[in-house]
Amino acid sequence: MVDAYIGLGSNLADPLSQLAGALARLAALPRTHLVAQSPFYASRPVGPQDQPDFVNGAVHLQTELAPLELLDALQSIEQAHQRERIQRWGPRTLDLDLLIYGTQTINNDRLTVPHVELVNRDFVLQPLLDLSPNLQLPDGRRVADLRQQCVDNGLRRLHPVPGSLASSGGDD
Ligand code: A4P
Ligand code: MG
Repeated sequence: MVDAYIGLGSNLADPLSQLAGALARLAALPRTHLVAQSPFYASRPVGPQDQPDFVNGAVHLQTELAPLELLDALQSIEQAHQRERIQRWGPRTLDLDLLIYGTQTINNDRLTVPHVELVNRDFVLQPLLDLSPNLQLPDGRRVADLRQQCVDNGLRRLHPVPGSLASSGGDD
């Protein structure tokens, strides 16, 4: 079993229900256990500004799926949510990113892990921190330190966590 972290994002077609649906599908993946889900956050769009705010979160999985098998599964879930790829960093019903896969560093045609933008995005780092306060990247950098250094994009924590399947702990 490998500890993997998935980032979830949506800014179209009722983002909260998109994320709740994605959580249910992630919990049902084969050879995979959903350990915990983070709180969800509203965030201003990074990239083109003429699009709605996003809702973002993350989940901690333990999985026997290989990295590309996991990516295939994530892309199938995006497809099931009528994801259309029109514009880079544009609006989407559902975006699922493989953020961290154990201690592996991966660079191939289809996959860069840790996710290339992870260190720049508070809406990724904060949910990771909620899930695992001591989490480190394969290069030893601590998510907690990266979160402190990262540009603030006006995250707003949403209450309550919808479709709750597993909890990462207490409320604030
Ligand atoms: N790919 C490579 N590495 C990975 C990985 N670690 N996880 C490849 C997932 N996919 C990975 O992705 C394009 C290709 O990246 C895939 O075919 C896969 O083989 P995509 O999801 O089709 O395209 P995209 O999402 O438009 O591009 P990109 O660069 O992945 O965008 P991001 O980084 O996902 O950013 N603002 C806020 N506030 N919140 C957001 O969630 N999201 C984006 C999208 C922009 N602005 C945002 C947010
Ligand atoms: Mg993506």
